[in-house]
Amino acid sequence: MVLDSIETAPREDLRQVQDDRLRETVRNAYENVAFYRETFDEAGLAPADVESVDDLSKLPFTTKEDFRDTYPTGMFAVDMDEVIRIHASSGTTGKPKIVGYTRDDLDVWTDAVARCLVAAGVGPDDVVQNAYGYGLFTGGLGLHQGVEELGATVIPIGGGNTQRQVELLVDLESDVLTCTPSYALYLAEVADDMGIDIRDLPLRTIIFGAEPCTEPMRNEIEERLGVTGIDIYGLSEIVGPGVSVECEAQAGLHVWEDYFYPEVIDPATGDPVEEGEEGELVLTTLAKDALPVLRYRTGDLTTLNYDTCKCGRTCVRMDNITGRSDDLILVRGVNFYPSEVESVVLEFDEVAPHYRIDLRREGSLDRVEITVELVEGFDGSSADLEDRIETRLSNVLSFTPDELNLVAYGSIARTEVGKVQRVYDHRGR
Ligand code: DLL
Repeated sequence: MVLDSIETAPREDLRQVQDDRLRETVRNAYENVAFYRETFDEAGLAPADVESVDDLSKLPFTTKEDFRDTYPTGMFAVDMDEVIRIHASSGTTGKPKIVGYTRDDLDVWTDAVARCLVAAGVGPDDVVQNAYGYGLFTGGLGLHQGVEELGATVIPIGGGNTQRQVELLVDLESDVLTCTPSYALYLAEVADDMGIDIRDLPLRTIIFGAEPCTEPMRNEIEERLGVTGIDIYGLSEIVGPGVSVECEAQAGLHVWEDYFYPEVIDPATGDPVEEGEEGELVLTTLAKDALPVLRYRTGDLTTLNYDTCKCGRTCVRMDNITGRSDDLILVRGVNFYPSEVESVVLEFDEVAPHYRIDLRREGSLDRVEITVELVEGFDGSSADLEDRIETRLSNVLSFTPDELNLVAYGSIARTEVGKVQRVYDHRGR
């Protein structure tokens, strides 16, 4: 099932739509946003130089810093009286990135999310419990409006309130839950404590996003909750959730390319990578009026696959994002991603899917401390387990952590609201 015919349209037809919309987006950005006018002028470019998506590579990138420098609304292309909604990124450092939507922009976003829900197998008869935070974060209202558009039932519970969440899953027989992957696992733990096994409930799908989730973590969620886990991606600067989503084939996330144009670049050089190679995702909006964004460097690492999916959709698929270019941890000449630690931790049945990475400085040396939780009721030899985990970590990461702590089940704080934090850098740079 697809919601809009463009999802399965021949790529030449899609291309026509993209080219038309890009020209309009560039015109809007140049005429109405001082930042874009200046960057075009500096690069010696005129809007007419961009006739098709092939010309995009002529344009400079837009970065997070550009949003910060123009805080709060300097990137807006319309007057505030045309803006009917404001959201903001959930960045933990510096000023948030403020984003705005006209009524047409909200329609585009709503349609993008409704397409995601259909791709995930959600229908008008379903009850969707929305546990993304409502408010400035785009997750709550973003999913909410998509569910209503589809005519399914939305339960707008938002983040936290976990016992109540479990009660509602039982009492309202929710078919679908939308939340972060870390929260899905926390919910299962709270349900256990309440004597409820989520696998026995009607819940069949979790639409998770806003945080990276490795394949082993997805398997853990699927097994623990007895559901299909569908990955949804998006970011405030581009629209919020709904830029891309997996279909039921779970074989990459379909990007709604008539609304968002994706490129993948080498983060070091800014050059495009070959198709199928990993790099940083760069997105251009094609149908937004209040906040047109050209070549935005998302920081998220992925690859693109242009093969038609077995679901029939012709739009490009991106790989699940398991890291950001700025997540890379550099310690004593080696580097690794937190997702690599996650994959190792989840290989061991004796440990729970909760971990944290602490980076400290002692004298002039950096130390890496990894803490993982034992499963509930663990009664084996923790020295032997520690050796085995350490060996795997050294093989995968090519270095041995300075300290590996195995701690009792429940020792690592859970995240009830917002995004989980797994890396704590105490080095104070
Ligand atoms: O997290 C929007 C969202 C809400 C997406 C609900 C999915 C579900 P921001 O707070 O602006 O927006 O954060 C965007 O979160 O650049 C990624 O680094 C990360 N992210 C979002 N979705 C995924 C995902 C929302 N499915 C930033 N997998 C992005 C991995 C994700 N990372």
